[in-house]
Amino acid sequence: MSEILDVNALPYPYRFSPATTAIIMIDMQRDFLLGGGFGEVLGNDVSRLAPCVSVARELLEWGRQHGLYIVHTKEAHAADLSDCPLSKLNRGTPGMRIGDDGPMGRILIDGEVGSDFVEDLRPQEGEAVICKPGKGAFYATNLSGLLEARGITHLLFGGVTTEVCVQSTMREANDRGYECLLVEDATESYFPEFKQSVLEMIRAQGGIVGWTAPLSRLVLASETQGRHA
Ligand code: TIU
Repeated sequence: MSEILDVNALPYPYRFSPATTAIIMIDMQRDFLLGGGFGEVLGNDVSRLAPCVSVARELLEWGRQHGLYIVHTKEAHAADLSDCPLSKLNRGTPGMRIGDDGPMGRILIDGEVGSDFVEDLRPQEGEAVICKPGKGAFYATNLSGLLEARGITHLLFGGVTTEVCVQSTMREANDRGYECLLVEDATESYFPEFKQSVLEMIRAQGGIVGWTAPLSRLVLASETQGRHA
């Protein structure tokens, strides 16, 4: 017997069981959210991402309460850059590229201060951490294996940025057969119009990539339902 919940989502209700659902929290790292990191050296106003941090934290707390499997990803490379695709390595202004020195250590390098998670979103014991060299979290990682080992069929997404690593990962997941929902207020972009477009394109054409809903709809579903199948 497992609990089944129906979320009032777009483009139509999203049905899932917490027992077979994971939260994939994408790249909530200092490098994207704080000044002096990769996001800022790319020319972005990183303060735009701040509002999603508290919602992402609430999403994780809700997931922990309901027994969802939790995966945190970080976009971070080996110190010798051997895992960094040339397409990433060669982009950007020389001196401000991946692997270069910045105020929070070498930019986007695993183990540096900037590559770590922001304080409010630290993984807890038992939660998975995936270090990924690509924008999508399935590329060159063991994410598929972790999910398959637990019988996960449904994925709830939060994190940054909406149109880069979140969207890439959600599309990879959709192609692998996962039923995906993006938690609208637990994700953010440096570009508000890109975020809005991603939300709309995900749920267009009958949910071509998946569903979207704000966190409040997930919370409401778990407070008012709890049928068993
Ligand atoms: N630049 C940008 O918007 N994002 C990234 O480079 N990585 C992630 O989205 N994590």
